[in-house]
Amino acid sequence: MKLTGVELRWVSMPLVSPFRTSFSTQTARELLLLRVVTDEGEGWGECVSMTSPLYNEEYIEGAADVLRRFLVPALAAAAPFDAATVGSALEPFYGHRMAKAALEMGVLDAELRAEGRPLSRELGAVHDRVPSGVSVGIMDSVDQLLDAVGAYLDEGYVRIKLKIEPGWDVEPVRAVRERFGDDVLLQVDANTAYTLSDARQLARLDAFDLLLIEQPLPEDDLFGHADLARLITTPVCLDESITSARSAAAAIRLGACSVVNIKPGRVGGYLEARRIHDLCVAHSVPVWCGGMLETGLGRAANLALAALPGFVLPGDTSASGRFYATDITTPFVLEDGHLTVPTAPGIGVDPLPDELAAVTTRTEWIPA
Ligand code: OSB
Ligand code: MG
Repeated sequence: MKLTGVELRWVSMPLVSPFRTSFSTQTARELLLLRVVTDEGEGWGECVSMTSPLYNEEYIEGAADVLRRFLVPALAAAAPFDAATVGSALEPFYGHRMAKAALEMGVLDAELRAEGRPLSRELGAVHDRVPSGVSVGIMDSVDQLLDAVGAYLDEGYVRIKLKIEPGWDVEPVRAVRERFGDDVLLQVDANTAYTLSDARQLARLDAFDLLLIEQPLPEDDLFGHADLARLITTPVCLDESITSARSAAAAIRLGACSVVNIKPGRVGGYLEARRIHDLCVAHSVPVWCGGMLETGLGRAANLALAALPGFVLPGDTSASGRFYATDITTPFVLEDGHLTVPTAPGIGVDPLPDELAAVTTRTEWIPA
């Protein structure tokens, strides 16, 4: 196919409640959507970078800049291309994986829509619905946390992930275990808030039968994670550190993790995400699908990925209502703790024009 151009859409969506992690407190989700226009039709991409470079080095205005200045022109020059060749067309440019992932997602959606094929089939999905976990932010008090967790369990979420940081770790985990029992699937996510010298404190979490601890140490500290994995019994899972299939292979080889969180944006797209899945399956490393407060567009595509056979742990594939009172697509709702994988061509969902217009703050057309 050939590129006609890409429309960038800045959207701002209020969150149903503030979402606090070890690196920020969010009250609204600002993000960039891409409407990728080709000679064979259009597709939607969602760029999951945040306003500020606090989760990783990427941020919205950086993504917009690299797209208009380098990525869109390079893709236009690569014509004829298809979704499978977007990666190599953009490969000369260092980093900016979330921006690249959004562009590839838009091309993939356009291509699959033109062919009448769903993304789930393209990726190799084997399930028609996937279990839903929920990521629970840091709260002002343990009582507030217990109320929030109780409400999510009542809704049917099958796995709880608690955000932790120094000063908010053992106590909230103990409280959740004591209140809701040992059968709840429970894990924690530190978003790099600790160092190896905290190993003793983190080992106190061993008593609570957690599924895993996600990214306790800095992104570039694979050796630290390998050392930590020998000092604690809770399985170590990496999120921020896994930026490609190559970094995943290195992490596995070093013993830096025994579980992998796959986020398509963080690794440069759904096709690289599938390669990481395949690598992990070959190494018997369980994977699960992470989230970045996606709109219904990114959520739809994540569900297609999460339906692959190696996704043996519930992901942060929660319902639209976890974050948004109004989504820009028909909302994803929990049914018996699961979400249904879309089956329509491409990512399988479309933005609702009125809802999209209501949250769009700016648009820009980048011609090919
Ligand atoms: O570390 O998984 C993370 C949200 C934003 C940035 C990083 C993370 C998260 C989440 C929630 O934990 C993910 C979601 O449910 O979309
Ligand atoms: Mg994480």
